[in-house]
Amino acid sequence: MVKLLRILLILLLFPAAANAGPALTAADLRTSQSLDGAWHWSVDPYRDGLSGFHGGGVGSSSNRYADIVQADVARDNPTALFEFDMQRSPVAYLPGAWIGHSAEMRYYNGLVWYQRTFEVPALQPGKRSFLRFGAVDYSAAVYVNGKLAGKHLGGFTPFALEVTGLLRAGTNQITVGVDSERHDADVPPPVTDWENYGGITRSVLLITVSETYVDDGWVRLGTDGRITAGIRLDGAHANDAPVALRIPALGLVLEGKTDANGRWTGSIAAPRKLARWSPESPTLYDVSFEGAGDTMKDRVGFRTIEVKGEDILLNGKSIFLRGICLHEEELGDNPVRAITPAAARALLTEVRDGLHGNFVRLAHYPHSEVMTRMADELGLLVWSEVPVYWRVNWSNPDTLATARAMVRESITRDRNRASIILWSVANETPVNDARNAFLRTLIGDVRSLDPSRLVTAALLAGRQGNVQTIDDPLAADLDVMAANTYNGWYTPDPLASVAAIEWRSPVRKPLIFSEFGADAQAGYHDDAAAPHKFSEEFQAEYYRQTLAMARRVPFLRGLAPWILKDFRSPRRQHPVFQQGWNRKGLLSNTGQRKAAFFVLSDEYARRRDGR
Ligand code: GCB
Repeated sequence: MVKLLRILLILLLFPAAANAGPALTAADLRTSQSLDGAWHWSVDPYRDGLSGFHGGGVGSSSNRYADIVQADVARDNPTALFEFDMQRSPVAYLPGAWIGHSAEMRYYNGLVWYQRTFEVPALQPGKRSFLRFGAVDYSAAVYVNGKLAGKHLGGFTPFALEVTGLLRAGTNQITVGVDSERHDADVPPPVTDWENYGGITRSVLLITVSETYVDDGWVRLGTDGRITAGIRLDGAHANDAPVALRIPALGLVLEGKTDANGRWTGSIAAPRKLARWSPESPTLYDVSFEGAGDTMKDRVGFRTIEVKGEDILLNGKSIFLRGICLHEEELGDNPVRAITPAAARALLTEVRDGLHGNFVRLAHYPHSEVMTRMADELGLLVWSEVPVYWRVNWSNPDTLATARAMVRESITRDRNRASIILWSVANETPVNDARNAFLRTLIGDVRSLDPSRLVTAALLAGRQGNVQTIDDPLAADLDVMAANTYNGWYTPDPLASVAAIEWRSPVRKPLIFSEFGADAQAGYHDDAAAPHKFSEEFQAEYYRQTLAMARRVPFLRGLAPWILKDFRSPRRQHPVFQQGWNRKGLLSNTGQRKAAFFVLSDEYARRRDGR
């Protein structure tokens, strides 16, 4: 009861209000004008473009977003002063982090201005236009034709800003101030174990819709055998309006009317001929959500996911998750976090066909929708998480509001993805009351936004001698427990002793090993009887021993070792073995398979075949 009251109090005091704006779900499938491509960029390390040197408003000599062409003004007015020139600044091709713009940008952490123009042939009266950003890391301020269109916080979720009143017929100017610097109150906080890819890292689209339009639509199959759907209209005619869900291949039509908030939900028994989505047969259907003359389209798979005792049931059958973790980083020597369909396919194909996997943990933040759509298509189950990582500012209400906004934006974007079965709310967070309350609020949000999926978090487990125990009180709040474990890598345990470690849990639930791993530099071989750390042989033996330990955990229902591919991390500066890369990949950064890759792939083939 006391617990309930505390949660209610938190919900009342800190509503998830940060970043609230249009959802524009499935924006990537809407007819749009792409603003990807060439943008000018200009660094602003002292943030002169935001305010004057004594504070106050920005001066004209530093105002990057003014609706002018600097060279024209300077030509016509000899007294004009500009200490930048957007239109003559260098060009970068977006999306992609600025780390790839030039050698000087490698370690830049701060404010960068981006600008380009786009054409609007004619204004369309009675229509509404939105700028939709897939992701800007970390904060964004967007200006159109000199006026602020809106701001957004958080590097991994989409946002849409209405610009109907800001556009003009002809040439329009868009300027985005992108600030990569994070502070203690941010999510994640400044210290992580991955590269801070500042910039506009996902697509920018200009989308025009009718005055009242379908802002959000979701549909899913429940364990009750019914298809349930929801639609939210936005606009002057959103209320009491007829809406419909259509799945033409199933001949399914579900109709209704929105309420006084523009919302409708309805349900219908699933047709007999509905083919369930699964890794073996990832069937997707074209679905349309209609209302007020607008149609939102999506491609959706239907499957159920639930927990029974210590089992995870997919479409009613117990499943073992043969997984691997991934960061959002493409293969190659100089990744810029540009996840194209080809980049996503290359990574996921290694998981599915190379490792015989059926599961990916998309760590440690919501990945590009290109990735989650590719997982739907290729038949990989997905763990999706928010960047609540390590030392979060648990007692700061703004931090909680930011994390809640991320949960909302991520689930709203992705709740039509059949591949996603697990929402994770945190990674390796220290146990204390403030943290528990914070995470319980997020868990409550997840459950109300999407009661059809399972909730998890990557926990740390206590160890005494040879026994590891899931002793985190948060385990009681989760559907699926998950533990990161690095015995034999971060601990001095000889590898030969790792297999004997036992796992216990006071609560009876399925467990996933959400991480385990060891660094190895591809090509470094050590034939000694006890191979050294960073060699391929050490990593392979570490996998053999840890997998042997895993086989003995009776309530284990999945594995997601750390990690598919070497990834950049400023923490990792060993000059011989790391050079700024975390080398726990089973693939090198360019995709070369290490010895441990084959150990895991054999294990997964064995588990797949029930051997
Ligand atoms: C962890 C973290 C992950 C790190 C990994 C490592 O426990 O969750 O973000 O990259 O360990 O390599 O140490």
